[in-house]
Amino acid sequence: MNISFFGMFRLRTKPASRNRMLRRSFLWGSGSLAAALSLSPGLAIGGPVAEIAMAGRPDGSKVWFDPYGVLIAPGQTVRWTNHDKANSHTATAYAPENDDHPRRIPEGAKPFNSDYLLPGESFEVTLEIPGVYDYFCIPHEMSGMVGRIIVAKPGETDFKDYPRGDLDDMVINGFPSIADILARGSVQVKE
Ligand SMILES: [Cu+2]
Repeated sequence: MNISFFGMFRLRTKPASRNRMLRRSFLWGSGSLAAALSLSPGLAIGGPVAEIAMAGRPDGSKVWFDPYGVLIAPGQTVRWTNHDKANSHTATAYAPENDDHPRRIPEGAKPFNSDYLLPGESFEVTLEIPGVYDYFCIPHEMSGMVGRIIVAKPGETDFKDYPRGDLDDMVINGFPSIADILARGSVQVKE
């Protein structure tokens, strides 16, 4: 497994509102710092945050998560920030709790939902349970605004995709492949 992917995440440039971050944060148990450190000895305490932008063209003709495929270690935090001035977006896990969507997160994992983020707002989750986490943007799912996070222990590569179910082509084709995420660590949409 390529362990250099931590360097690919953009550094946070603008602190999000602290109140909002606290309010919108789901902390699922204590972070597995040891696992993160064994992946990358240079990590700061607490581990790096994997940053995902909610992006869109100014005219709203295309919207996407950037990167839309991300590989992290158990206990690592993912933060979505809406960098699209033209739209509100959500980061919403595939799960029956979220508007009756099929479950596409690991067994035992709690479904997350950012609710609507205005431009400049952020939402973060800390993911502990290894596996594949698929998520969507509530207003733009049918435009293919979906993403996938893989939480992998060091060296772990045996992940299975979920059954297609009744998901739309735009959605199914919108997920990066598990193989791509494992190989590249971070997968971006080609504009
Ligand atoms: Cu959206």
